[in-house]
Amino acid sequence: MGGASQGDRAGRYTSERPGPVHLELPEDVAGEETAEVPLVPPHPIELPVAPPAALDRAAEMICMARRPLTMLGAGSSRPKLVEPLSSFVRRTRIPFFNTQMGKGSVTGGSNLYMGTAALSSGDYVHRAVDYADLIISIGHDTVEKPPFIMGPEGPTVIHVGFTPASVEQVYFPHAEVIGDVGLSLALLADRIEGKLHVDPAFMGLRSEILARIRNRADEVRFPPTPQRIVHDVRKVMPEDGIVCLDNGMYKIWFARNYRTHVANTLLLDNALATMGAGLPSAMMAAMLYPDRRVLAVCGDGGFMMNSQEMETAVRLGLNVVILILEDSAYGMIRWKQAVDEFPDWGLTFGNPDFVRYAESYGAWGHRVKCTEDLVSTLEGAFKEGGVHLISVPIDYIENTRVLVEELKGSVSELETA
Ligand SMILES: Cc1ncc(C[n+]2csc(CCOP(=O)(O)OP(=O)(O)O)c2C)c(N)n1
Ligand SMILES: [Mg+2]
Repeated sequence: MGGASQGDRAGRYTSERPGPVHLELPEDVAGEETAEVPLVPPHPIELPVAPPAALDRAAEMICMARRPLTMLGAGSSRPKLVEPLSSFVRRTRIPFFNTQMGKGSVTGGSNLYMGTAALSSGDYVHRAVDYADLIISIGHDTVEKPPFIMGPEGPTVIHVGFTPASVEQVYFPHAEVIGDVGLSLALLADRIEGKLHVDPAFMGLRSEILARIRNRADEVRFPPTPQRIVHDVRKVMPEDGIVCLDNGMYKIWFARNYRTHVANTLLLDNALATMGAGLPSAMMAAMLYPDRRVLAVCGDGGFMMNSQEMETAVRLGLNVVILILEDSAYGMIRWKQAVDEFPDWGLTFGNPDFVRYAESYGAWGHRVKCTEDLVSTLEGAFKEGGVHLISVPIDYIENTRVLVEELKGSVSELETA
């Protein structure tokens, strides 16, 4: 993967956390004259290594657990961690789940994958979380909403990270292994490989959780369900294809239901979650990886916050497909209102004719009129190349049906179990 070598190169010169930096100068300072100052050249950085005592303590705790579970958080999404993380999972055979931003760091095709925490509690994956007696939390970053909530009753948590945990009411690990995460995991695996006695019933949860998540993925009703849309997008995206999400209700569905096999192939923002970011992030991905399929998935509200970037995409001659999920509403806020039993008020709006809107920028516009056409429309757009906008209506009845009512049932089932 092209990204791996870039990551390795950057990794040697960048301390954690890598990412964009915003520098701002006051106008008067920016206006001052200065002599030419040479930039300080970057020097290679070797990350600190976790002390043996911390590794021994963590290994002992893991060996005592009967239902250990690994969590892959945002900090595990580093190209250089793909191999060490996969090797840790392979060597220890401890089941794992990931956060939204930790998706792909170990392939979701693995038979130890338990799911993705798109909500903080109460989702099917939380059955595994609630049943676990120990969680090895790798790369948890508090920019993400909590993937699970700690409480006085448990679970025991070991934080493995480049940097120490930000301790708060919902996250207060009992042990920490701080240092180069790849190396920490290899040293931990050396200590625990072959010494674990995992409760076989624990793995039994996996098929149940994944079957629940697969529900309605093949349904042909029109407008299509979010589950069907995620399923069809997965069909047309190769393993290294990049899906860039804007921010709206579908992000939860993509996080839960889209199985990733390669790191950084589902780009989403689980931190500030700014609407309007989906199209520009897809444009950047298309510029960096012109040989990979790139799809922006946007809600109608979020897309219209930055839709003028279509002009840039067309001008730059990018190959990018934009899928707009039309519900003529701020669907996510409607869902939040429903969760809290508040009235549904002021959240609907009208849309332009997206096909003609795309054409007015010199892009291709398509409207999906029956569920069976979604795959062929996406496929045709990718084959044609250039900028394509595809509008598909979405049936968001599923938000309340699954993510409110069904999960309420699932939690009470769990509580009485
Ligand atoms: C700039 C910005 N404003 C407001 C929000 C709060 N917000 C989160 S999702 C959402 C609604 C998104 O609507 P849409 O893009 O149509 O997606 P849908 O949920 O309908 O699929 C809003 C208003 C935000 N995240 N970013
Ligand atoms: Mg919408």
